[in-house]
Order: sequence, then structure tokens, then C-alpha cells
Amino acid sequence: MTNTDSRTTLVGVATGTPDGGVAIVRVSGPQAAAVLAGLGVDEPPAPRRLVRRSLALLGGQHEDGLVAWMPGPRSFTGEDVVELHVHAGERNVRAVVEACLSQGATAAGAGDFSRRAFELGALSLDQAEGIAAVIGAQTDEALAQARRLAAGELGRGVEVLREAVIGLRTEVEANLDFPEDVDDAHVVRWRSEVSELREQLGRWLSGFEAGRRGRERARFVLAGPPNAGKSSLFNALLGRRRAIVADLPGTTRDYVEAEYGVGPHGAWLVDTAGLRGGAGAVEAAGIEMSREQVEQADLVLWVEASDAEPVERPDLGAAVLEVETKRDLGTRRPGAIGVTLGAEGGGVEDVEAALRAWFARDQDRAWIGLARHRDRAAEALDALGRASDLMAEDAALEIIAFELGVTEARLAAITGRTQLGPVGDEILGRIFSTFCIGK
Ligand SMILES: Nc1nc2c(ncn2[C@@H]2O[C@H](COP(=O)(O)OP(=O)(O)OP(=O)(O)O)[C@@H](O)[C@H]2O)c(=O)[nH]1
Ligand SMILES: [Mg+2]
Repeated sequence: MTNTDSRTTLVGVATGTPDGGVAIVRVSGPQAAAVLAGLGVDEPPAPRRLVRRSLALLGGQHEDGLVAWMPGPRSFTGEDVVELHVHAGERNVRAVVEACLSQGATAAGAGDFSRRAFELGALSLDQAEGIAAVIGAQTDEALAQARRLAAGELGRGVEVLREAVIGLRTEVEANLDFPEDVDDAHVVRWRSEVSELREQLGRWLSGFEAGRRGRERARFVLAGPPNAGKSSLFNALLGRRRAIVADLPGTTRDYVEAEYGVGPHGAWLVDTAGLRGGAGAVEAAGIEMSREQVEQADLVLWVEASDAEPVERPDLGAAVLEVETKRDLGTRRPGAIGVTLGAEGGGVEDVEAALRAWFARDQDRAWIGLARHRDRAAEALDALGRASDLMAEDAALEIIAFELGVTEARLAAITGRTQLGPVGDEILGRIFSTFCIGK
């Protein structure tokens, strides 16, 4: 029997922080009450109440814990669930898990509980992915998007669209027997519905990158000629002395990176060696690294000092924010964000505001779909495009209905509300194996 077989009863540690005071051991499956009885708690407590019980472990040991009984289907997995709240600590938790195993439970693998929840219909696939994203979130914005996903926001939108496709397909199919009687007005309406659906899907897809940028850490790379004040600006943005500042051109050699928060967003701020020709071997190696960093940047902060000879800016590829440092010594590029670093400083807050604006610029288009959702949505859009072309060509209704069926299946794959063949099983395995054990 595998862990995904619903006849087994799983046991796993559900709590995430190793340094907490309490750990929760979760038991889920048809034998959950029997496992609990095996620990000396003959009667499950009243549902969804935490009650104190003494748990009989192996070797005559006892653990004083809290027990929650959540009979299916009103539980996380949809099955009978017992949660044991016990003292944390690796050895203690292992002793409790071993006691459950000795009562016939099976050790849960990564994502097994969530997979059960999905298979029993307690969670849709996109919601399960949202839970994994909540656990993996590295920034506040990533967490906010993950919570929306886990709450079913994406899935609900997809279902509305899928219902519309099903409705359309049903109408087309209803006319299969008498295609010669299809009213032109019908076809016109079908075409306009398809075009609305395509627009909606297109909007989602065009918002994917904005959503991704919002939740992932952006790379902001400081680049420019030597001695421009890049490291000074880097330190000023971070609010601490992280990189060496000196009036010697060529001070920074290795690039320096640090985590940098912009409101709810996360970023990496990267300071690089000043770009110039004719440098010695070591500095040249640093310059090579600078170029690599610039290539990977989401945004380059191009830094030049107001008192230096203008340099030809290389092609930077990414979006560029122009910054002019040493404004206390003059102004040469009025269009750039002016900064003066040091005691009489100013302008750093303008750079910060520009970085906030960089994140904010596309937040209203942001879509919370993950890469897998984007891929299925793109396939749905393709199929819908083919349906639309076929309608325009007055093609046979069968093949129009077929493409609408493909559209529907691709949308259904997002929420997982679809027939699961062997391929579906493999995909589910891939998704749930990225979860942590106990989820
Ligand atoms: N007057 C003035 N001097 C500044 C300002 N910002 C930086 N400096 C000075 O300019 C010199 C170079 O600063 P860095 O921050 O090390 O410059 P960098 O661009 O990192 O230089 P490299 O690492 O060599 O590429 C230092 O002596 C700084 O104190 C400023 O706004 N005004
Ligand atoms: Mg430097």
C-alpha cells in the first residue's frame, strides 16, 4: 500500500518551527480513532475541542498532551483526523510518532496530507498549491498572494470561466444533429462570447509577470563608472555600512549583495565594481562579474557622479534608473535622481520612492496564478483561439465543440477538477512532493 492509498492512516509532524514549545502530530485516515485508542484514549473527545489527555507511548512512557478529534469530512484532509499537541523536541516528538506507527499508522511523506485533502475534495489543486506557497513565502507580498490562492480566489475565477465554456459547448453540441438549421444570430453570439473569454484569459496571462515580480525578490544592481558613489549609495539604502567606501577608483572588486525590503516586497540589492577599461587583472575580473550582475538585473541603478567626466553608458538590457551622486558638487544630468551622500546628504528617499514605484507600477494588473496555472491558461487560450478561427471559417460544429472541450479540460486542470489518468497521477506526485512532510 502506498501513502496515497486512502486505506492507510498517516502520521506526520504538522508543526513547522523546530524551536517552538509545542509540536502537533497529525494522524489522518480511517484508523485515526483506533490509533488514538492504542495510545490509551479509548473515547475520542468531543469534535474540534482541545482536551488534555495522557498518551501511552512505547516502553511504558507517558506524554501529557492535548488531543483534538476532527471526524471527516469536516477536517483538513476530509478524513478522520486526530491531532496530538505534545511538547516539542526531536526525541519527544519522535517517541509520539513511533507510538502511532506501532498502532498501525503509516509515516506520511511530503505533501501526503494535502494530497488526501485534494483527492477527497476538501481542497482544490490550486488551493493546495496556495498552502505550499504560504509555507514557502519569502516576502510579505508573496505571502499575501499565497493566502489569496489558498483561499480559492484563483480557482473561483477559473470555475466561472469554465462554466461559461461548458455552457457554450453544450449549446454548440445541441445543434450537432441539425447543423443546417443553426441560426446566424447564434453563431454571432457564440463568437462574441468566445472573444470575451479570450480577452479575460489574455488579461490573466498578461498579469502573470506582474504577479511574479510582486512576489519574487527583484534584483536591483548598482552599476556605473568607478568612484561614482555606488557603494556609498548601497550603504545608504541599506542603512548600514556593508560595502567599503574609499576615494580610490576601483575600491569594490567582488560584487556585494544584501537583502533589501521595499514595503511588502523583497529585493536583492547588489553593489558592483566600477566599469572601466584598462584595469589590472583583479579589477578586470571584478568588472566581468559586474557585467554578469547587470545581465541578471531586474532594474539597474546607473550611478554617475556630477563632477566626473560623462561616460558612455553600455547597453544594460534591463530597465534603468539614473542616479546622479555628489550633487553637492554640481548638477550635470538634471533628469537623473539627485543624491548627496554624507553628513549634508539628501535624495536617498527619492531613490527609495522610485524603487517602490517600480514595484507598484503594475500591481493593478497582477495575477496570482503560478507558472503551472499560467501554462494551462495559455493552452486554454490557444484552444479557444482555434475554436474562434473555426467559427469564422464556418467549420463543422463537431470540431468547434471539440476545441471548446479542450479549453474546458485545460481550465479544469488548474483546479484539478478533472479525470485523473496515469499522467494526472504523475503530475500530482510532482506537485505534492514539493510540499513539506506534515502538510
Ligand atoms: N562629495 C561627495 N562625495 C561622495 C558622495 N558620495 C560618495 N562620495 C565619495 O566618493 C568616493 C567614492 O565613493 P564609493 O561609494 O566608494 O564609490 P564607488 O562607486 O563604489 O567606487 P568603486 O567601488 O571604486 O567603483 C568616496 O570617497 C565617497 O566618500 C557625495 O554625494 N558627495
Ligand atoms: Mg564601490
